[in-house]
Amino acid sequence: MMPGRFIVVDGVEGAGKTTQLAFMGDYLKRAGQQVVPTREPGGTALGEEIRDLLLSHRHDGMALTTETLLMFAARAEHLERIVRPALAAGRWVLCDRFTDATYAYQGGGRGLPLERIAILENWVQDDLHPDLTLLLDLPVAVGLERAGRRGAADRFEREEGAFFERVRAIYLERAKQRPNRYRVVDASRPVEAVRAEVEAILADWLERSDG
Ligand code: T5A
Repeated sequence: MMPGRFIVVDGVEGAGKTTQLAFMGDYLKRAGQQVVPTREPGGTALGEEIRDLLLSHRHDGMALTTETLLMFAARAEHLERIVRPALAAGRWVLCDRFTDATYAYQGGGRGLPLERIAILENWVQDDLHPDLTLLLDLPVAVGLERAGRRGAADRFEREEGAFFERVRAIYLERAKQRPNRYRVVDASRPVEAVRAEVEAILADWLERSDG
C-alpha cells in the first residue's frame, strides 16, 4: 500500500487555516483520496482536553515549560492515535498546525530556546515530519482583525502585536530554511485567490503521489 501523506497548514492567528483546510479536504476527496482532518493542539479526546487547558484563561500565567510540555503531550497522543495509523493506512492527514507552531509561538513568541523544542521534537516525533507545510502568511494586524471578528480572545490571542511579529518571523525563517517542505502562500488576498493557489499546490502533490 502507498503510505499516506501528512500535510500541515500553519500561520499566525486568523490566517485562514480553518477556511482553507475545509476546501483542501473537499478537493482531495474529489481527487479520490481518503482524508483525515485534524488539528493541534487537539485531535484526540485527551488532546482536546489539553487544548482547553492551554487556551483557557483559567491558566493565565502558565509557566512556559508547562505550556511547551503540554503542547508536546497533546502531540504525542495525536501522533500515536491518529496520525501514524492514518498514514499507515494510506490516508492523507490534513492537520491544522503542528510543531512549527511550537517553534513560532513558544520559541519566537515566548522566547524558549529553539534547541529545547528540537529535543522534544526528536523525542516525540522520531523521524516523522510533514510531507508538506503550507504557511499561510499575512500581516499580523490583518490576521488579528480577522480573528477578532470571531469573538472572545483565547490565552494566545490576548498577546500584543510584537509577540505575533516574532511568531511570524520564525515561521518565515523556517520556511526559508526548508524550501522543499514548505510553500508560503500570501493569505492576505481574498479567500478564492488563496484557495486557487492552495489547490494548485495540491494538484502538484497529487501528480507526484501517483507514481
Ligand atoms: N499553539 C498551537 C501554540 O502556541 N503552539 C503549538 O504548538 C500549537 C500547535 C490555537 C492556539 O494554539 C497556539 C497557537 C494558537 O494561538 P488555533 O485555534 O489553531 O490554535 O489557532 P487560531 O489561529 O486561533 O485559529 P483561527 O481559527 O483564529 O485562525 P484560522 O483558522 O487561521 O482562520 P479562519 O479560517 O478561522 O478564519 C478567521 C476569520 O477570517 C475569515 C474567516 O471567514 C473567519 O471569519 N477569513 C478571511 N477573510 C478575508 N480573506 C480571507 N482570505 C480569509 N480567510 C479567512
